[in-house]
Amino acid sequence: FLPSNNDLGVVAVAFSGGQGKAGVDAGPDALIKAGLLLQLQDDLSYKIHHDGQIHNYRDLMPETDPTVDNMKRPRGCSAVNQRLHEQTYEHAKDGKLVLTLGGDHSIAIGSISGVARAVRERLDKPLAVIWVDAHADINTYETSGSGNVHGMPVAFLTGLCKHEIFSWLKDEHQIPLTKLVYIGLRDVDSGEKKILRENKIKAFSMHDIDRHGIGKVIDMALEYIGDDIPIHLSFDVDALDPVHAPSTGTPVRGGLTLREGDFICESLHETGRLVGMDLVEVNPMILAKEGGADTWQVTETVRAGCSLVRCALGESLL
Ligand code: EXY
Ligand code: MN
Ligand code: MN
Ligand code: MN
Repeated sequence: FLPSNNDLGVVAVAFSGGQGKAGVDAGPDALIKAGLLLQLQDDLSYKIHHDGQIHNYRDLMPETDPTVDNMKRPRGCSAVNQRLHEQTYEHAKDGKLVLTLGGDHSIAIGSISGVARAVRERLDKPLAVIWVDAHADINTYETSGSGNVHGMPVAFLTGLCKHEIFSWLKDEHQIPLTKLVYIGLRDVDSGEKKILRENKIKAFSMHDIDRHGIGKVIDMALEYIGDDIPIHLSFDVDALDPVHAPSTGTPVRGGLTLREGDFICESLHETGRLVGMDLVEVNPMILAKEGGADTWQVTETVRAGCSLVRCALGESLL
């Protein structure tokens, strides 16, 4: 099942409807303009399969999209993810590694379910997910305080939360709760903590990283998943400390250093079992004052994002 021939499928997703702040839809453009795809092609020898587009999926967005069952913009979120699901599935079914550039984290519903479907069909195996984030993103529409779908993707992906608006998301696209591991958590809602506890979900918080070190944490995460299934890495840039990634919608102090983030990515590359990666929540506009968004905060965040992707794709191999 290993991605072969250094073929890399890329989907650039300019979507911000999973949360309320403008600008996260400009993330993929900023990453690509910073040279990310060229670096992957020229320095890491990937054959890039990208349609050249940064998808805003405007044709899929309903004119009005009122809140349903506490979910904000549910129809837009569902329609975009359904399309994205098809896009990542098409790449993954040919055995390409799939890179999805967001966008807010709600897009993981589509990106991961598409890869999981392909893995299920090709190997008859589930997909493991390593979710690197300050947040657990596992609210159901019932537990969510904000109603923002970017706080709910893991609940949809694991089947903890189902809704008729997302009825395209089938059981065989799901991630088993036993193949999910979190790294970097430090801002988890009380309803989410209850879900993590009751379902015995494996989670390494910043506290665990302080106690054991990132090397041991990765060893434990990989041991928990087992050595026989493919892995998808969903990396929310807000897992990094805001010193390194300030330009994001929900920064939380006390996060990963750049090296810890890169190390996670390098370690997953080393497994040879990485089949998909999301990089999300880079928001180049969030700190923009009038006079332009081109601050050191944006530059640093984009540079950090590019570094994470390069490390996951093998930059650090000697
Ligand atoms: N738990 C909060 C909510 O559900 O609204 C905050 C979620 C932030 C999600 C960010 C992207 O990771
Ligand atoms: Mn997230
Ligand atoms: Mn987050
Ligand atoms: Mn909070």
